[in-house]
Order: sequence, then structure tokens, then C-alpha cells
Amino acid sequence: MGSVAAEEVVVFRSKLPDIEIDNSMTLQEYCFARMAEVGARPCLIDGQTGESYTYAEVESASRRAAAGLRRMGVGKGDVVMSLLRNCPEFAFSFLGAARLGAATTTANPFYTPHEVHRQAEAAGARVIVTEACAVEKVREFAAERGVPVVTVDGAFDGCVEFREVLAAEELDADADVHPDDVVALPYSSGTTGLPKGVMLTHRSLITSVAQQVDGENPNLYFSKDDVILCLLPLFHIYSLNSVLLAGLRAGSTIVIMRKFDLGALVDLVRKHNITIAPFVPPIVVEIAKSPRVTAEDLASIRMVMSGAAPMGKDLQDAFMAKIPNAVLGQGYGMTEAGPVLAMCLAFAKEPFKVKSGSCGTVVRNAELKIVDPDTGASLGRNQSGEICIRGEQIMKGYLNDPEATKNTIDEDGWLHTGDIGFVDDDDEIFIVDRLKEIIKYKGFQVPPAELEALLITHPEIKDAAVVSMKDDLAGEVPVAFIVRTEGSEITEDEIKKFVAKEVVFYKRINKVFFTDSIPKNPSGKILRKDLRARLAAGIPD
Ligand code: 4UU
Repeated sequence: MGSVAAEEVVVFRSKLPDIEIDNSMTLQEYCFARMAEVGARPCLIDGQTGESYTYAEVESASRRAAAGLRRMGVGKGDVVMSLLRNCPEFAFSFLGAARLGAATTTANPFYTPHEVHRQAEAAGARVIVTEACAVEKVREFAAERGVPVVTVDGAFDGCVEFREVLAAEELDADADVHPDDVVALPYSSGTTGLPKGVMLTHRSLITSVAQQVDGENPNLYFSKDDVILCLLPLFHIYSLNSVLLAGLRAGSTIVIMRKFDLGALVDLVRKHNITIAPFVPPIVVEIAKSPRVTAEDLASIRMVMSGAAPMGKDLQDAFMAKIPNAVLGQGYGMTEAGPVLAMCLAFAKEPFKVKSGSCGTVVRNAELKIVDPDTGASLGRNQSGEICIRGEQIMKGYLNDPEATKNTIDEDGWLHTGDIGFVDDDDEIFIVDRLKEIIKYKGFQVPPAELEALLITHPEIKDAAVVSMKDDLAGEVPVAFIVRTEGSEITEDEIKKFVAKEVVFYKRINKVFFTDSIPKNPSGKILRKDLRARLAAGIPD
């Protein structure tokens, strides 16, 4: 039967022809391949301080960071944890580690100590690079494990300043790196369970970036003259891949913004003549709605990209009315997919006409299929099913978790996204639902399993289930169904506070519904669909 089904696979491809991708080099060689041409051009600009680094300076800083990290004991196969808001040092450290054949595991500096420790421990971090706002969170862990802590914004007791790391002589030669060595190790819960280390190799990231910005007619056309706003957090794969790495490869200027603020954003756009603005839907909403932001403010922007969460047609149309001269479209990514599966073809150098609400067309040099989630049968156009992707850009697997890897990438090499969507007559992809349990708060991952595991540690909670609820501002928020232990009168407020102490702000429980039991299937799996249906019907208990 397997072979019959295999013959019937309907494969969707880009409208752009495949290109030659040399993914046998290292990621840093690939990103700096045009150094002779761009060396003296501005590469990174720190939006806050105005400090600017040319391509040659960024390359040199990455060689010095490599040497400095090596002095601290980092070598091939090791992991550096980057716990930073956006700053130039993020790039120096990431590229420096890559030169040593080490991987960077990125995490949110606003994580709680508990969240940071868990990831640092699981990833086996050898050095932690962080900043003032997070340094106290890692102290204890670092001391216990003998892990050096590097800070980018000042001196702290017992920590090394990034300045000192950079004071090293440039690394003479990069480590001998194999294309299948891991270079980035972001954490994602994927289609189910707890966050896992996603092994992205030099080969996967080069392939992904090339699929976007390389070729005679790049799908995502960034040029040397473009100025890209790096506002989305670099610790998330969207910004790391499609802003930093893609921007470096294209020789563009990248303006780094630490945190979102509409006024500051407008100032930066005006000051630096930003041409490309990668956003997430909540930012698009805020700009579309703000009477303070005018078309004139944003006049230099020629391209606005949205991704990481759904953007409906209405929002897209409302935003386009605000900046009529820019192209607005979506990218569709998933950490495990390398991350980009699909990109708006109106972003191409020779653009195609596209529809509002579509999340793009599958990238070139890749195959996409839609399967019936129940039967696994491959579906044709305009039929909704699970989106699957295949190509050299996808992850090598989850770190130390062959079981989860096998459940995500099947034996034919197809990565199952857990997203439900269809491909229309013009090869455009529309996402309509999600099969997987992940909740996306403004594009950030909130893994229900993590919150459930935490909730049931409370002595007064017998059982718990966390599902998403629609929210105008955040897109989705986590809500909990709780079964109290007998005699317990624990309140909604107490439960919310209990969770809030342990998790980053966007994982906080928004609402609690008390119930007698959590619906489960015979093997004990929570029937989230039933709970979501209860919410939708407005009768949660
Ligand atoms: C509806 O969100 C991401 C990566 C996003 C990305 C990356 C590079 C966007 C554009 C780009 O250029 O990764 P994760 O792992 O945090 O979350 C993955 C999930 C997807 O499976 C899907 O459910 O986030 C959702 N998602 C989207 N949903 C991502 N993009 C979209 C989208 N529309 N455009």
C-alpha cells in the first residue's frame, strides 16, 4: 500500500525555478561571500546608540569573538547560550561560535530563571552570553555548573565583559566544520509536548537563506541598497534567519531595535530610511490602527513582511491602505522547517500578483504536500489538510530525542507541520487551522504541555489542560481547565499567580475554568478539540 500512496503524492513547488545552492560551505562563509563588494558598506546599525559597523568590521568582530570564546573553552560541537535582546553582540557571538564549529542556543532574556536553566541544561550550554536584565537569572546555575557568563552591557561581579571577549586576536582559521554540523539550536515544542532543541545545521540554514534571497529572481528580494529593520527578536528563528542571515547574505544594512515602541520605530524609519520591515501581525495591527503613524512617516518602506502567526485578509487590506506604496505579504515559517516553508511571491525581484490573506508560495528547491490528517492521503488543490515540507533546509532533528524526531519527519523525509491549510489554483498557501497544540501569543510559542506540567505540581490541582483562546491583541492566549483536588477552594487568581511566578509574561494563564474532569482519549491524550469547542460555544464548564 505504501508504494501505491507514494505514487499518488501531489507535490507543490515554487513558481520560481530551482537554483544551484552551494550548501557545502560554512554559514559564515556563505553570509560573508560578497565581502569584497560590501566590506566598506554599513552592515549593522545599533538603533539605540546609532553606532554603525561595516561588513568588514562585523566579520572582524566575529573572528575576535570566536577567538575570545575559544579562550573560554568553547570548541567544536559545543553550545553557547545567547540570552539577549537584539544587539550587535548577538551577531558577533552567533557568527563567532559558528566559526568554532559550535552551535548557539537562543533564548528569551525575559524568561524566568526556571525556564533559562531548563534550556541551558538541556542544551549543555558551555558559555552564557547575556545582558544586565538577565544576568541575575543565570548566576546560580552558572556558578553550580562552572559556566562562564559574558555580559554585553557593563561589568558584573564574576562575569566577563563582551568587550574582553572581543579583545582577543582574530581567530586565524575557522574550525573544520562539516555542513551537517549544528550551528543554531533554538527551542521549539513542535507539534506536541515540551520544548525541544531544534538542530539546524550549516546546510539547513544556508539552504533556507538561499531559497529566500539567492538566484536571478530572488523570492525575497533584498539588495545592497536596502535598509532592513531588525525589530523582531533575534532569539526567534524568524528574525535570525530572514532578517539577520538573509540581510547579511544580501549585503543590506540591518538596523537593530531592542524593543518595540511605535514612536521609536517611526523615528528609526525616518532616520535610516528603512526600506524593509519584517513584522508580526500584532505590530501590523498596531500600525494600521494608530492615528499617530502616517503614510508619510513610513514613506521609505517598500516591503512589509508579516509572519509567525495568521494575518487575515481584512487586516492586510487595512494596513495596505495605510502604506499604499509598499508591498505587504507574508512568510510562513516553523522553527523545525529551517524555518521558511513559504514566502510571498510579490516580494520577488520580478514580482508576481498575489492575494491578500495568503501566507505565500512554497520556497524554491523544496517540495510541499497536503495530506489528509486521518488517512495520510495526499490531497490536491483547494483541499485542506496537514502541510508537509521536504528539502535540505529542514532540521536535522531534535537534540537527544529520536522519538520526537521520528514523529515529525517521516521516513520519506517529509516534515509534518501540524498546520492545516490548502494550496489554491495560483500555488498560494492559505493556513486555516492548527492540528498541533501550540498556542501563539503574538507569534511567541506557548507550549500547553509545559503549563500543564507546571499546574499539576500544585498540591490543590488534580488535573489540568491548557488550550488557546482567541484574543484581539495577542491573536491567542492560553487558558486553563482545572480540576481541583477534593475539598480545595483554590481560586482563579491564586492559580494565575502560581503560574506567573514560573513563566515568561506571554505564557501566563489568561483565564481559568474549573471543571469536574478533563476529557481524554483512551490512551490519556487530552481532547483539546473538545475543550476548544466548549470555549467557542461559550459554555466552558
Ligand atoms: C499563520 O513562527 C515561526 C517562524 C516564522 C517565520 C519564519 C521566517 C515567518 C516568516 C519567516 O520568514 O516559527 P515557530 O516555530 O515559532 O512557529 C511555527 C508555527 C507554524 O507552524 C504556524 O502554526 O507558527 C505558525 N505560523 C503561521 N501561521 C508561522 N507563520 C505563519 C503565518 N500564518 N504566516
